Amino acid sequence: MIGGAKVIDPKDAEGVVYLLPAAKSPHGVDVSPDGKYIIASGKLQSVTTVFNFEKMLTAIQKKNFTGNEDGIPVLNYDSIKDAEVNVGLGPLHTQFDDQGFAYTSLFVESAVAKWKLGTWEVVDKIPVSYNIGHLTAAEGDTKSPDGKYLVALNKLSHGRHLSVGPSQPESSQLIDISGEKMSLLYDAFTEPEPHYAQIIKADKLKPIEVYPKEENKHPKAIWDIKDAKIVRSGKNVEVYMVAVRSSFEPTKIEVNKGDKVTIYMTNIEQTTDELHGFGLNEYNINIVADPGETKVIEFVADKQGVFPFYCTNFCSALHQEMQGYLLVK
Ligand SMILES: [Cu+2]
Repeated sequence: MIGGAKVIDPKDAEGVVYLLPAAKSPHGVDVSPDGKYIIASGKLQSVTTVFNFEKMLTAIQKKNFTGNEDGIPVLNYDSIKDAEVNVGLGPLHTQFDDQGFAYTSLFVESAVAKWKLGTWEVVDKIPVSYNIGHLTAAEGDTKSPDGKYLVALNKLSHGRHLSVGPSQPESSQLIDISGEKMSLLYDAFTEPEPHYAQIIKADKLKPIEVYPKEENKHPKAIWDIKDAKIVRSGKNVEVYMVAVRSSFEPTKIEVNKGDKVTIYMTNIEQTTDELHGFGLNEYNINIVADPGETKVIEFVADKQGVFPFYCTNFCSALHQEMQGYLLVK
């Protein structure tokens, strides 16, 4: 047990885990779309190693090990390796297209290398700005990569954008991989230290438009302004609240200092993207409810005074008027 979770130590479960020797400072371990190869790259090398899954199974069967680490067998490197590909300096991660090519990011060299599975030949290279870490090809982690686009996720931008001070934005670069040669299409900002990302076809996304009213089973949800109410029981105050363009109901909540306040706020909108927020600065509260959603806000009214609450998500021309007051006596 570790921190309350059941854990199996692989050294106690023989035959479950085997180690394969990889380059120093290993990063990506990527499986080719056909499942035949495992490509392991290390930042401090100039080659990436292609391991053959069939050979790994054979080595396991024949117990072709070179030792063990903490009781876990280490497979014989030479017996499971198919190739060391001369991709360039500092290989990290590898992605795939639909034509049997692999694309490896090169951190030290600041480039992407394109190479052929099977012949292990590097056929093209494109410079990126700068210090690429991860990269993602369209559906490049699946059994059927799309093969048209690749995004380089770079740790630095190095002058690709207008300078606005000592701290510069990180950059991502969209690369066309549909032809023989890779070509840069577009530069965009990205988050600091961009990590794993996936590109999937847009038609695979089937998002809901709103949370349907009939599926909202929250026991404290209300759907009509007429049902808005404040229920007191000793020091507990329950507020059944509606948020709809462009007001809250109730708009005035009166409590005594020390009361425990629970607000059940239902956004009764059934229109896509009509979100409402609830901000109460002095109590450090800021939540947002999607259309059809009920959110619960809980706090102890330990500060005396009159405090405005307001919608924090632009909703209409009267958004600024969507507000009310908490009075703590
Ligand atoms: Cu609003």
